[in-house]
Amino acid sequence: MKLIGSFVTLAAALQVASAHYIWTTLTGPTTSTAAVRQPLNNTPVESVSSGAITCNTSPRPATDTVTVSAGGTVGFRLDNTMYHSGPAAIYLGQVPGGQTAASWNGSGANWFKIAEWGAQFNPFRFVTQGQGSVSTTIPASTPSGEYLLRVEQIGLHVAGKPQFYISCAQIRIENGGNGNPPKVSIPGYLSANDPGLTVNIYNPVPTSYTVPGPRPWRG
Ligand SMILES: *[C@@H]1O[C@H](CO)[C@@H](O)[C@H](O)[C@H]1NC(C)=O
Ligand SMILES: [Cu+2]
Repeated sequence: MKLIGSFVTLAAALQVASAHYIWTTLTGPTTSTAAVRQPLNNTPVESVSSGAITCNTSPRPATDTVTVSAGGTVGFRLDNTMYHSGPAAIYLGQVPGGQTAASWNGSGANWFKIAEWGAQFNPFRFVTQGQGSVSTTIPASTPSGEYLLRVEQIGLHVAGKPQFYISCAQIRIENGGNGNPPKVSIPGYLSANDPGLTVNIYNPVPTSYTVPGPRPWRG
């Protein structure tokens, strides 16, 4: 009995140690796992300056590029729930001339944020806490063309060691407009000293919170 008890305890501890999560699925008018560059495993990225911060560590190539309309809904589903407390965001990366969503590695100042989810207060909690998906609309004036759609959720449960859960999906935007969003590069978009990354979310309990990165562009 005692032996079984410690077995169960050990199994539970191992599960917690490995129980991170992966954004596996693009959602919207089309649900697709084939358009997502699937991360090798669920280990989070921890360095904001590493190449892995763009689309995760050596993701498998995606085999599809999904067409969506400007103004339409897109999102991502997780293989779990966001049980690690922290903010989330969705970025669009405009594929440079001469490349496709399938060929582009995400380099250069081509990225803009289109949605973010921060915190609420009294009591303090992150608004996506415990949810398994996020979605938003593509700003109607986004230019047509191929893009990487990037989701990021940042676990802040270990103070001073933010964990980035990231995936990129390959999309093609149709019926777009003439918008010209300010763009950033990823890496480069965040400093490791960003107060939204270095904050201790337990002590003292925050009374304000700004999601790291640029403010969302809504067209
Ligand atoms: C990404 O692609 C560009 C050229 O398109 C290249 O200069 C750069 O080295 C690549 N970066 C990585 C990390 O492979
Ligand atoms: Cu985890």
